[in-house]
Amino acid sequence: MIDCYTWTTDNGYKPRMMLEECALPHKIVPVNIREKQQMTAEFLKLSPGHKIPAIVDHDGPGGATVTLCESGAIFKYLAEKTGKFYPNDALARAKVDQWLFYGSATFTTLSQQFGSWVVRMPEKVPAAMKHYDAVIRDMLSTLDKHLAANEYVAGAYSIADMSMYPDVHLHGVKDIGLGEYPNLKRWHDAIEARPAIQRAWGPFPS
Ligand SMILES: N[C@@H](CCC(=O)N[C@@H](CS)C(=O)NCC(=O)O)C(=O)O
Repeated sequence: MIDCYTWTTDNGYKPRMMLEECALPHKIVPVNIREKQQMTAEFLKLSPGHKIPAIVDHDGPGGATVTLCESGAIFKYLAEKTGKFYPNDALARAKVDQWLFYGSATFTTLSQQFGSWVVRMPEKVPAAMKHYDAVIRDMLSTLDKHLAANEYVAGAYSIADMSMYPDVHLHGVKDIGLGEYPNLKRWHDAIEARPAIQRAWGPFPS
């Protein structure tokens, strides 16, 4: 059984997507970051930087209990645990890593700034709004061009695709619209249609 400490944010959906795709038994532990539940002493033991998501795998290698934070590390851990959505071939794996790290370090991080400055901030700061609007459109365009010649970002559907889906869904589709990015829309819609993804984006189980 894996405990998944999470909330309804871009990074929060990532481990849920992978757990559902791999059909791994898991329990959702909501951590309401709006109410600062990520600052409790108990949660800080799992995630010293007070960020969701985190997991506790009670059936880790050799029966060990494994605690892990950082969505990219969680993706790789679950992929290696199950042998799913991560190729065995070293070169193919390096390409998945490239896009996984782009997703975790660049795409989500900068999309979050778009969310903060353009969508949510009550105080409007025109220079920041202009900057992050241009940044996210540039990233959507980068993905769109790449996906013109590739069905998924790195070979078969993988953890790299899962790492970028949440911000394409939340900001690309809902805030900007994918009309100018037809290849990205095709990619998004194919992932959105997957039953595991539908489950992962559903309400927390009660
Ligand atoms: N690099 C981290 C980022 C995680 C992150 O940004 N988490 C946000 C929610 S999406 C959070 O927990 N924020 C609360 C805080 O910083 O106190 C990852 O990929 O897991």
